[in-house]
Order: sequence, then structure tokens, then C-alpha cells
Amino acid sequence: MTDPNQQPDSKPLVGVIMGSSSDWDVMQHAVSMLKQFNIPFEAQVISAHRMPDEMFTYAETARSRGLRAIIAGAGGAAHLPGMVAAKTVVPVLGVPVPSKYLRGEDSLLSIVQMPKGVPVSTFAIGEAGAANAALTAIAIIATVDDALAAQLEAFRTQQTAAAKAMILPINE
Ligand code: RP5
Repeated sequence: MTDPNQQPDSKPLVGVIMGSSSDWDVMQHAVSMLKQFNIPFEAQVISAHRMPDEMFTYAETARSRGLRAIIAGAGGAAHLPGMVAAKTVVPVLGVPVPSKYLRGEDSLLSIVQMPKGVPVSTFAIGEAGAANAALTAIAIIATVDDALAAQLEAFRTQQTAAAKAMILPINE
């Protein structure tokens, strides 16, 4: 059966997981970036506290399934990235999702403060963090893929050109 969360005809290289479907507004920015670079990915909800067994199975099988990076987004007491990292040596890129009461500062501190020995690369709160986590996953893959590295260079060049073309409304 076809998995609706996986791109057809491609073995995923990046796993995008999140603690709830309510995280999608933020995490979709990781998915769009992976799509922009044509990176095979899978995306699904895995809740650390509501699906702990599935979380461990996901992490334990990630490397053998060919994943090169896992982007994990969560909000509040955001233990998903750290617990996944505890069960795999595949790089885990943590995205703090804005929370209802503390605006994601709780998510950020939960993810970034991993004790020494089990790293989670932690990104900015929200959309920028999700997009940059995807760019980092792409950069990891690009270390052994020259064509992809060239695409990343071109992406940077576009941003440079856009910044140089910026005009300030000084005379308005
Ligand atoms: C976390 O709790 C999720 O990552 C989400 O950010 C937050 C709220 O989840 P829901 O109550 O919206 O399902 O596990």
C-alpha cells in the first residue's frame, strides 16, 4: 500500500516528524524546502508522550531505512527530538514549535539543553527554524552529492542577489 506521507517512487532520505498535527503550520516549511530541492522525504506525527513505542521504533529503524537526517518538531515540554536522538545516531535536527502560553521559549529550552553526549542540533523557534533545519538536512546530504551542493550554492546566490537589489523607501 502507498504511504500518503511519503513521496512516491523514492526511498526517503529525510524523516520529518512532529508531536502533533497542530505543529504542521510550522513544520510544513521544512517539507516545502525539501520539496524545493527534490529531496525524498517522509512526514508523520509521532508524539513522544502519546506514542512512545512508535517513537522508539521509528528512531531504532531510521538508519537501516536509509534516513540521513531526522527533522523533529515539537512544542511545550518538547522531548521528541531528544528522545529520538537517544535511540539513533542519525543526526537529529530539532525545531521548537511555538507554544500556546510561552510562545515556544519552553520548546526551545527543552530541545536545546541536551546533556553532553547525545546531541540535538537546535534551530530557531517556528518557521525559520523549520526551513533552516531542512536546509541543514540538505547540506548533510550534499556532503556526498556534488550536484546537490551546487543547488545549495545557487540558492545562496539568489539570496545575495535579492539582498543587493533591496531598495529603502528613503524618499517616500
Ligand atoms: C506537543 O504538544 C506537540 O508537539 C504540540 O506542539 C503540543 C500540543 O499538541 P496538541 O495538544 O495540539 O496535540 O506534543
